[in-house]
Amino acid sequence: MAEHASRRCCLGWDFSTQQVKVVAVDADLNVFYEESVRFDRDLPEFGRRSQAPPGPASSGRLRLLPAQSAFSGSPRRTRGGVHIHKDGLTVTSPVLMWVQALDIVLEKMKASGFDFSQVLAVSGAGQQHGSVFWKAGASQVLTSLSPDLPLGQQLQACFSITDCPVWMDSSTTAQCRRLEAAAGGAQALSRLTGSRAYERFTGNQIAKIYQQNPEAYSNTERISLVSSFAASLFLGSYSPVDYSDGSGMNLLQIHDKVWSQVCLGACAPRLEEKLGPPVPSCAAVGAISSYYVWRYGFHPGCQVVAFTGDNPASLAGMRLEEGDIAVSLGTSDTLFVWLREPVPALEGHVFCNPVDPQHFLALLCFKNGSLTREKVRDESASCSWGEFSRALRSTQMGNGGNLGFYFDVMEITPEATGRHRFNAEGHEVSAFPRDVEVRALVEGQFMAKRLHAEGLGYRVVPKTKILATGGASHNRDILQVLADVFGAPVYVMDTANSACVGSAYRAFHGLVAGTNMPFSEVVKLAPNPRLAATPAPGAAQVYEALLPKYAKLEQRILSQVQGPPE
Ligand code: XUL
Repeated sequence: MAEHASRRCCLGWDFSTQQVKVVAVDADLNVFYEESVRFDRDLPEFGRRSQAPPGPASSGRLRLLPAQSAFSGSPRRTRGGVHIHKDGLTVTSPVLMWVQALDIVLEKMKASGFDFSQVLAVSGAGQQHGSVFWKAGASQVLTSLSPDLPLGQQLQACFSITDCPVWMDSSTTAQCRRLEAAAGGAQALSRLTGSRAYERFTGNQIAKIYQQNPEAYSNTERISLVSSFAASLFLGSYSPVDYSDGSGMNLLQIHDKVWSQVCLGACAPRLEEKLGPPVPSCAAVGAISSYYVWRYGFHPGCQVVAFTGDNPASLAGMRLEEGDIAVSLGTSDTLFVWLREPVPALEGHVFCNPVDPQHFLALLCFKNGSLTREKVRDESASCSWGEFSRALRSTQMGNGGNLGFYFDVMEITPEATGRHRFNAEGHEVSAFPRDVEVRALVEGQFMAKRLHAEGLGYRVVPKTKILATGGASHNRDILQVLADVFGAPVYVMDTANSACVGSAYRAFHGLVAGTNMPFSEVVKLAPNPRLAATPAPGAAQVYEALLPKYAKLEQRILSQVQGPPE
């Protein structure tokens, strides 16, 4: 039997856009096992389908017949686990693909000799915002699964919508405007639910399904997020939505942790009963279904801890704490911010915190990330990262007062486009010397991150640490600027599996959540991130003086784009 066979552990699952993945983490918080299934590669049969045109789905009580999705048109593959529809806006994934992927991962684990009897608890993550529609009668199937058959075979007829809207969908603009109007405007909706209306957010997706396919909607007994759907598969009954992933729906009042009646009413009728009450993210929602006990040998006492969204689960995997910030420097740059008192705004999202229900997590996305850095490297640093670094080292903090904005594609935070350069006197200039250009780009990107995080209520505190991940986190000189602009030390860590690992950590936390033991205590044995840069002396004074100037110039650019206020 394999070496991993008999360690007491928790499992962390990730139902992401492209794959289902699991890690096993032992009581010393070592990851000792991982397995995955990639949808495009391992389940190509789902790629051969095209999408059902909008229209009534099969109605009536559940019968065990294959799911009817009325596919028509030419065959298409899933790409990256999704089907992009002809309108270019609608993006879905087949729900049975996710179920079968779970079957395959479990069978692979069994074949490898994995000892399921040692699993104390399971938890998991799902791509955020996606939704699953369980057909009337599905609950009965879920509670009486036969251990002789795979899940995919038994759940075939359990869904009233077989192609689930996912986070990449942007087809619900009309529903968003309606929801904002019902809530008293975008700002009011953001104050209530943590975000203005976004096309991918689940309430707007549900509203669209109700409007376009009322029969399927009324034949739905339960609506899950991808996370709570995956938890339901393990529980053998419907798992509640957790507060943190529930905050990505435009339906949950993030302070009171209850569904907003105004938002529910604006989206679809009888929605509250189809969603069920939400629960704290660290709640143990029940013991694993006897299906897994009989088929795989799980211990009957193995607990299922509420699943959450992939971003909240990553926060747990990175072990962020109050005042910390994680900066992912990828194609887009993303910021995760731990907040105590959020100020929801028209940009970014505020979610309930997955490891501390009193606190919050904000997410900000900056579209001009590594592609812009590469472009400026090619133009001003001879296509070389070495030259790029040299330019950063040969220029001073604050760049002699020169400030730049580099929005090569339409930026999300803030909504602006084009390149804008200003000299120390605040005059717009058309170009900078090469080295100044490189520093203006990097300082500008990090000042924008700090300012917009502060706009959501973030404050640097003495114990703040910045966790940098993604491609550019390998460049020490870029990280030095990050440390200087934020006035806080920068750490790096391997976060490739952070949603899975965070889910396993959360499973351990769920086991003791009743004792009020804080998450930080549960994960104190986990590997520490590595210190990569500390702020240079004098950095705080330089950037505290520059940040208000940067903010004013950003406003100037925005008023040029949007026109002066009326
Ligand atoms: C977050 C979002 C994505 C998905 C990706 O709001 O839409 O990060 O969670 O899985």
